[in-house]
Amino acid sequence: MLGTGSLPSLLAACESSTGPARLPSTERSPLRFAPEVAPQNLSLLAAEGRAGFGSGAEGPAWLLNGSLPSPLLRVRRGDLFQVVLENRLPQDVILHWHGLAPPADMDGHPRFAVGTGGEYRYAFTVEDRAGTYWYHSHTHMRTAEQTYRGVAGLLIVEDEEEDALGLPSGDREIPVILQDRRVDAGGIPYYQPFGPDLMAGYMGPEPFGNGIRRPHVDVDSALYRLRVLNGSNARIFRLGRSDGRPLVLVGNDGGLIDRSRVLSYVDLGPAERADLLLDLSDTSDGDRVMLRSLSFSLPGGGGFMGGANLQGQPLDLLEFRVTRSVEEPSVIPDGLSTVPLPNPEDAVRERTFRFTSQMMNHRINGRSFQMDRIDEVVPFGETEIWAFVNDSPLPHPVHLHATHFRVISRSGGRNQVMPWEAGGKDTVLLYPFETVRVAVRFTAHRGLFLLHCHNLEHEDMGMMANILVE
Ligand SMILES: [Cu+2]
Repeated sequence: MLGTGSLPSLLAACESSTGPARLPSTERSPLRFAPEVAPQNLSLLAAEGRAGFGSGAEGPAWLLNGSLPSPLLRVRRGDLFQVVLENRLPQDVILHWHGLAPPADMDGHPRFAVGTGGEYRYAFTVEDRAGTYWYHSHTHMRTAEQTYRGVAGLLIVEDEEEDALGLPSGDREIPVILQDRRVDAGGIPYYQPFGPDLMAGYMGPEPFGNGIRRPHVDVDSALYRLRVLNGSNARIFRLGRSDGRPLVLVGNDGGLIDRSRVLSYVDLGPAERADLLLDLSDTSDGDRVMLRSLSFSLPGGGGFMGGANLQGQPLDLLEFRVTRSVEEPSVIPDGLSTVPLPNPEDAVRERTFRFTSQMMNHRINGRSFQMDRIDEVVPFGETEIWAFVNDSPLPHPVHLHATHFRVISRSGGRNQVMPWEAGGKDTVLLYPFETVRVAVRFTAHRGLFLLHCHNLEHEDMGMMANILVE
């Protein structure tokens, strides 16, 4: 539940949300990499523990197998996925494999949440395309807190089509979860939402990468594959390079896109992923390149108190320190993948989902989530057009389970499909007062799935709907 806390803690929250304490602005800590494990015969133990957050700060976190972030799961398409979640946290927990399309009882619907001491067994075949997915808590009314405290990790699927491209791998691959945090005077992140956070979502002034505050990573002067997840509760990142050079997008939520795109920046809302090629071959030993979130403003947005005024503020997210000059070819493939997507011309019906935020109520089509109410019944295998209408001055990253959709149009706000929205998406960012139309088709499994806002405070407060595919 979203608590309000005591008055002293609220005051502390207000003070420390204005700026970090006791850390010189130049000090950065080495990026951490989560341990990599295969999701076969794997137990994930959810429990309270302690984690290091960089610059010597160590404090409490909610962890899977003691790791912050949660272990990186790497799996081949076609492999069996077998994980047992064991819950020792003081709250109910369930895990959702974000972007995968497993059977409904494997998808982490909150009705499957298990209590303290309980366990949940997952077993299914991974039928998803190569790509950068992730997993996180999906406990009703607890998702924001549990994900923020650490119950989240990356999930990478590989396949033969991707192997053939020869993309950078091994030491040339950097998977990173980017998040914003509020920290106390000792540099420890805390989660204490109050009034305005329940409207805008919980944001903080400090950039974290893989659980480390203000991270840097040592690199060679070479081509890297940078798999980025925006794991923030509410913050949007506008990713760009400090040296003005472009980023090359090769994949996003649904895996590889059709062809690489050279972009000056990429917007990433909460839960969205960007699979990027970062070409550092023109740099040399001693150079530094910052991955930044560039400054931006939300049309129609703003005017909110608390953390909301952080939205669009610039952040230095991850610094690349070139420590070795190497001579190796930087091959950036043009054509990448054939992406199976629904054709809007095949659509047999249209549905509208209206997202509203008024007086601390976040709703879809005027309704707040109820665990046992079915909000939409969608026939399996039929193509539909869904219109996501943002009727509010807040951004909403809209996430659909169990399939990937094609973004076909945007009206209002930015008035265009953005170049990073090519391919199959499971999350699409709606700026204030935008309408985004997508082509949707469920072809993997029948059953009860979810559509919700991935601003985690909005989700917890009911901006979620049950979708029955049958
Ligand atoms: Cu929202």
